[in-house]
Amino acid sequence: MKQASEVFSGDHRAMARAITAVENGTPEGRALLEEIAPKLGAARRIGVTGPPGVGKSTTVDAITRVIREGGEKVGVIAVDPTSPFTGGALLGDRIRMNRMADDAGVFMRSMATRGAAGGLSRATQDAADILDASGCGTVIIETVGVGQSEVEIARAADVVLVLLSPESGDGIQAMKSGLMEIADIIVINKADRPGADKIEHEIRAAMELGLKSRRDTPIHLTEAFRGKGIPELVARFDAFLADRKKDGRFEERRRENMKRRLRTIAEFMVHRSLWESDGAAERLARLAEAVLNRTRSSYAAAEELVSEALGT
Ligand SMILES: Nc1nc2c(ncn2[C@@H]2O[C@H](COP(=O)(O)OP(=O)(O)O)[C@@H](O)[C@H]2O)c(=O)[nH]1
Ligand SMILES: [Mg+2]
Repeated sequence: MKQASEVFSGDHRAMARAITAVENGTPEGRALLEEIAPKLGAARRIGVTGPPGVGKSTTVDAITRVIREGGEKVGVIAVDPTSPFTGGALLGDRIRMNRMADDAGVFMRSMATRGAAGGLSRATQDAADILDASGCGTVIIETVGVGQSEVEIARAADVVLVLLSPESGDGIQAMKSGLMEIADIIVINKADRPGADKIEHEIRAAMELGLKSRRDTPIHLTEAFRGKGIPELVARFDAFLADRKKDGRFEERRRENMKRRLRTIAEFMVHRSLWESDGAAERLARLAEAVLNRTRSSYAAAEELVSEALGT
């Protein structure tokens, strides 16, 4: 397929089209995923999450620039209803995007929170695959850490950065929301603002009380808008990944992530067969009738529905 070879060559327009296709769950998108499957796995996937306004996009931008200095291609996927990318009016984000658009080694894409057939998490992972296949050595996924599904998306990465800021004052909130559970590195951005050390203490105190395995999660301070602390942050997650590759935890995490991903896709497929396949509505109506006529129990009817839909 022409589109696949264009994706492999890193053609931005082909990549954009490919992502739209997988987002919409079209047959073309599906065929493309089949073609790229043998070439996946080289890109490191970095999840960046945290409350709105903490500086995720600014940090992603700064990380991208540091990585670009080494010449490596970078792909960015932003999943954030409050984000710039997704049509918000924030001037700073527009400027950032335009600057990035001038660099052929950077590909940026926002994912809509609605409309992704089969769920945002599925579409985001598929898009990350396309960036991987197109030769991006690093794929960064920015998600606003508000809902469970956004947290799940970030969690699918090889390394997860959870961003907080003194302004958001939500260290404790983040602890409660499960955000800290998935953090490999906690980043306190806006370290120039008052209260940065206070939130650091809060987090450390909360970690003392919390999960034992989380007590040694490193806390890293940045001022993303000035790029301060960003090269060190990149060095930190580089070292994290290198360590984990050495002791096998990198592969172990990929296996666990892949199991979760396949579960999501399989559930999507079953759901689709049950309710969106040919004759699904008629089957449902017929079996409902059968229960009402007392010729089936509700459980027998549901079993029949499942086995007919799945062809088992
Ligand atoms: N004071 C300060 N502001 C920052 C810093 N990093 C980002 N900002 C600002 O915080 C605002 C939100 O940043 P953005 O990256 O869009 O946050 P996101 O919603 O988490 O993606 C913008 O106005 C940024 O310029 C920082 O280190 N210090
Ligand atoms: Mg953002």
